Amino acid sequence: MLKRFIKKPRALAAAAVLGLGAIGFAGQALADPNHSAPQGGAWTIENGEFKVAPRVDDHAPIGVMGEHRHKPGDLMLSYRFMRMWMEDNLIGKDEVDPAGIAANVPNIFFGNAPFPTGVAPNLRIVPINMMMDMHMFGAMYGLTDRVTLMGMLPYVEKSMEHLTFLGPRGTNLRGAFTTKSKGIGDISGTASIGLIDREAPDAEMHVDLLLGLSAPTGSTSKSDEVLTPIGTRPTTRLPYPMQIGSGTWDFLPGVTYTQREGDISWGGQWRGTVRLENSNDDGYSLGDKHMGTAWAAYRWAPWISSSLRVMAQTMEKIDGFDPLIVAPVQTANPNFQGGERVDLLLGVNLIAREDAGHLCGHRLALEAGMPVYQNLNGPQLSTDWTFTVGWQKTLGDC
Ligand SMILES: [Cu+2]
Repeated sequence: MLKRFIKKPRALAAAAVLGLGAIGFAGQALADPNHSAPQGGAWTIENGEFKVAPRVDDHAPIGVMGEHRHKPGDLMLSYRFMRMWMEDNLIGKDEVDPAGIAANVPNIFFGNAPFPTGVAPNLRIVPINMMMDMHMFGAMYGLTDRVTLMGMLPYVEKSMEHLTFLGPRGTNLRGAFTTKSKGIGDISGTASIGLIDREAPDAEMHVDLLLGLSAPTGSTSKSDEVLTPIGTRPTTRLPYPMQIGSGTWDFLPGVTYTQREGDISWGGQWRGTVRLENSNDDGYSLGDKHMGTAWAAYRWAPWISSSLRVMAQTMEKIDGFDPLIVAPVQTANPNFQGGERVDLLLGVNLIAREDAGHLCGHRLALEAGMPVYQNLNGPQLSTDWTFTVGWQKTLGDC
């Protein structure tokens, strides 16, 4: 298992670097029309000057948020669709199959709750996969030269497939079922404050401080029908990972560093999610989260750049518990939450330029990633891959 984790990142990184290098030589051979006079197309003229599309590499990979600022009065709108696919359960770094979980992992409700949760010494229901979709609507507004405000409104859809084992013990199957939940997630507002801004001909460097607040607008009381070990199908409150919001006010601090020299850009960001309350209305608080990421991008032409990114995340266990989340399943155990994960991600950023007429300035970006390391407080479903596609447009920019 460990071998697999060590081999995969090296191979991926090597392939990505070779790929970027190869396209780099090809890209050098092409002329860069950005450095020559406008030729044809539907050029926009304002106050007697050509309005030019912003640099495609002004923005980080689309999976990174709040890494750039705007000029005072500028409004940027954005939409991102993010999908995450999870399958295979890990305890720590080791994969464990559903029967192994049913046979060996203790049920914390054993002896403490009515049948069927209380009579089974071990877990009876095992998640086998999960899909998480997020539609993220965003707006950014340049307040002053140094301060940009950012608002995010997520809409979340989740589905989780499970196996139910028969009766209070053993590894015979009763059947399978899928639970679903969806709704508006936690709405957040963040201020990006410029600490250092260095600009030189064809180069720039920025360091920003992020101060954000997340409101408990997402539901923590979603329910759905489940299949129990005795074959009944009650509707019950869904376990923690299927809820939509945190239920607490959360502080979102961060620091971003970005730099560009010619057509090469890179950067790094740390962001935290710190729960400001000990407990939500349902009796618990999710664990704090920390995310560190670093990326490098190359601009092949004025309309396209591609990126390689590494992201590391940690999340703590749940503090407290919801007395309505009672089931012989790992996801109902506050201790089987959180862990560590490192992802490698490849991305492409595109921007429509002056010759695209009224589409000028519209951005489209994609980024896909897969974990190269996971160490989970499990048993817990591991992440298989992630995908983000996003659209962004600063109003009136060209
Ligand atoms: Cu923006």
